[in-house]
Amino acid sequence: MWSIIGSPVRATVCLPTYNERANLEPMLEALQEVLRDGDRVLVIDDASPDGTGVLADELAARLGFVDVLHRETKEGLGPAYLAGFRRALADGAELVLEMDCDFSHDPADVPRLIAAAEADADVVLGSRYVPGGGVRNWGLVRRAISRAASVYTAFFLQLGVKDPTGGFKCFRRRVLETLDLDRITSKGYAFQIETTYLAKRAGFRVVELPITFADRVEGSSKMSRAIVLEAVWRVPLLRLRA
Ligand SMILES: Nc1nc2c(ncn2[C@@H]2O[C@H](COP(=O)(O)OP(=O)(O)OP(=O)(O)O)[C@@H](O)[C@H]2O)c(=O)[nH]1
Ligand SMILES: [Mg+2]
Repeated sequence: MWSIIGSPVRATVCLPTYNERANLEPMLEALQEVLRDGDRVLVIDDASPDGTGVLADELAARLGFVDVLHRETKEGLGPAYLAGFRRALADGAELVLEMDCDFSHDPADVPRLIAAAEADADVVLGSRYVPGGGVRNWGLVRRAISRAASVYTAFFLQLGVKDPTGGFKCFRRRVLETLDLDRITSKGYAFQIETTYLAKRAGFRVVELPITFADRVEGSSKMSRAIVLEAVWRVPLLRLRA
């Protein structure tokens, strides 16, 4: 898909950060290698106590393709992404990506996600559970929680998606413009399920691409019991939503 002025459509990678000081610079450098002219990265930092936001500003001043959105409080991934989506749309992005800043998602996969969205998908999901995908270095408990979440979601929502909780995604602009972002209230894994569910229900084409997910090496996980429990009660309720 090409714009009328002949350059590829613009993609913005939304990169939420909370205490990712060790990962941010290598991640931005890796993304610089794979992004095209005009593509941008939007770092969304929730006042990380380790100074990730300050570092992000320094890196943005040096790297022309980086913008930073500072938020005052940590409210979870969902609100951070929604703020990022709004900014990316306002800045004219045609494709909006979600990606973790801990190298669990391989920056080298970004062009494949973009290409699938430019071909014929409205939403592209990086998927661990389609043929060719997988998980590296994850313990049994994390594997079991992730698999159980997929089965649970399939039972209640029949999404037809193998990996509904993944956070490596690409949306076409029109999807985010169609969904009522103000009504999306999930904070954690449920956010990923909710956005994909609403996109499917609105008739958009959702495609899964195989990815290998690797456990983080630097920094610490923000995964919590509350995030899992939120998904447990929210998923059945999605069905009831008008
Ligand atoms: N801005 C912002 N970023 C967050 C928040 N929570 C997590 N993140 C970032 O979102 C990404 C994913 O969070 P992780 O802590 O890696 O959580 P996870 O990937 O679900 O869990 P692990 O697999 O255990 O790493 C990382 O880049 C985090 O820094 C938040 O509340 N606000
Ligand atoms: Mg992670």
